[in-house]
Amino acid sequence: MKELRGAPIASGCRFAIVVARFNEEITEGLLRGAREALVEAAVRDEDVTIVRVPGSFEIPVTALRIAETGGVDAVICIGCLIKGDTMHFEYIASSACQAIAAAAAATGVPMALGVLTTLTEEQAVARASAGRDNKGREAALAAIEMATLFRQLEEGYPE
Ligand code: RBF
Repeated sequence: MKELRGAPIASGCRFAIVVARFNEEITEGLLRGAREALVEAAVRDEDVTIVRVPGSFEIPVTALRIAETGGVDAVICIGCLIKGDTMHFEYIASSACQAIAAAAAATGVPMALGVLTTLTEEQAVARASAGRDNKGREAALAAIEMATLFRQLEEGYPE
């Protein structure tokens, strides 16, 4: 029986991080967490491309384009939606998350979800603060695991 799983060290793997500028203070905190996780996984700076987009709504199409053309092992998607008093929160949150999943399925490139959907700004701040609970860090760890897992799949299930 074979059992495959990703590895914590991803040197040689290439990543893109798509970051929404909307709620920028939060998304920059998520980006810092993601970058720290990549450094800890021995991913070189030259193997990481940061792509900034206006808001979370623009993340999926950008991730799709990168996956189609960019030669990356995984895409880390970072955004922050805070519930306001309009229906836009639900629309943008569900369309962004579904479209990220669809982009991953269409391209076969793993896409990690680091898009916060919170009721309050306080909740968003807590999830973007430095430390192990930073959701950008968690998204990067998922991307690292999936990138290294897929490298093994491409190598043809080594003994
Ligand atoms: N983008 C976000 O990333 N987070 C938000 O909380 C957010 N709230 C929005 C609320 C409204 C009413 C609108 C119209 C847009 C919002 N956006 C938000 C921006 C959206 O993701 C996108 O960038 C713009 O709608 C332009 O396509």
